[in-house]
Amino acid sequence: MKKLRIGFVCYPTFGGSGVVATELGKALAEKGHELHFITYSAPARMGSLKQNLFYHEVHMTDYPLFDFQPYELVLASKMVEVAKAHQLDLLHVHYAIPHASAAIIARNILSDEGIDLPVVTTLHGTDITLLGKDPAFKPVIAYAINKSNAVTAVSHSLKRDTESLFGVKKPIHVVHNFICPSHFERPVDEQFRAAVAPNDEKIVTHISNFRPVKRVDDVLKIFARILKRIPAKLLLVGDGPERSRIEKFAEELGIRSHVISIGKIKNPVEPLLVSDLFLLPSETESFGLAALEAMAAEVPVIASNAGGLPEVIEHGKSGYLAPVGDVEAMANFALEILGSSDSHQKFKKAARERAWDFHLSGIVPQYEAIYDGLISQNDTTPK
Ligand code: GMT
Repeated sequence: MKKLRIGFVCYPTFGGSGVVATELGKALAEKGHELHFITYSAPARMGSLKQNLFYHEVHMTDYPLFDFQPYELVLASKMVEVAKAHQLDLLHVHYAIPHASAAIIARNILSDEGIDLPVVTTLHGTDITLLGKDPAFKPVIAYAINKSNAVTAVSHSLKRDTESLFGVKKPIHVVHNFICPSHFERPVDEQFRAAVAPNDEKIVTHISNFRPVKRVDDVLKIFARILKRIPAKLLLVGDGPERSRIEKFAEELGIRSHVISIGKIKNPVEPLLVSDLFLLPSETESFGLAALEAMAAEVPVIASNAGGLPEVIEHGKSGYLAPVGDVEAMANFALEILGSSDSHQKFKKAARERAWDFHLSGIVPQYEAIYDGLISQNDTTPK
């Protein structure tokens, strides 16, 4: 297809939406498209700047006049500036608030100047399932979705939620999240493994932003049940509002010495490669990128039967699903997987195979097809 100049807007953090956007941007740049990241700091997974990759920082000025700085407006102005300076063909924004709404403002400004700039919005989950329910945001999210030129969602579950919550009429394309297989082709760090599990205990891992939606309490309750039956360590990766409370809860449960909480790290692949099992008992999860990355590292997953997780994990094959909060069932499934080496190997192999269904090479062309549809539409629109 024609090489495009694309503006990418995302949260530059470790969160799933930022990770997906950054890896997608890098993959598109490798295919020859010109990618312009427009964010308030360099995306966490961007790495060093390569050919076709550009980063434009959105600077906030601290005016004493404002109690709250209007980031959305500064972002929209930056989008206009970059679109004109680099003759962008389209904007692809990740997360509805404030990225999609800012993009619609930018598109309208450019349209007044005779410049067409289609907007693709990718919905990632919390923008719909949490923020979307808040009346303080709902009308703006609905407007931004309806006015986008194309909308994608990372799972069928999120598409259904968006349609029912906002009554969106326009088609929503489902494009699943993906893995970059090359990230997982590296040796296991045996020193790290020995540091976490010095007596060859099983390593059970959870990675998240430690927000209430992740139900990290359940992670601990499941792990405590596992620990009663087999020697194990719980590796907690990530940070967030619940972390301190969770570490105290581990003390209350009498399992603190079996819990290793390493905080936020740039790349979760190292801890995943030493893991034996991954737990994701979230209240809701539009997709569960952390689960998919675990599977790519050959780690079976026990998760809640919520949101898009059943689209990723095959119950009884690459892991198990149980109702939200059913820690007893999740612990029993965990013990079944870890109980024998044969069963563990079977699940590990199936997890990896399943992850490969979400290979980057199958997903990137789906986004390119959406871009192509918009660009060809524009090419035939009489000016
Ligand atoms: O996991 C989070 O809470 C962060 C959040 C985000 O917006 O970065 O993740 C959401 O987007 C990810 C990438 O598409 C999905 O894999 C996560 O499932 C989704 N989180 C939730 O729906 C809670």
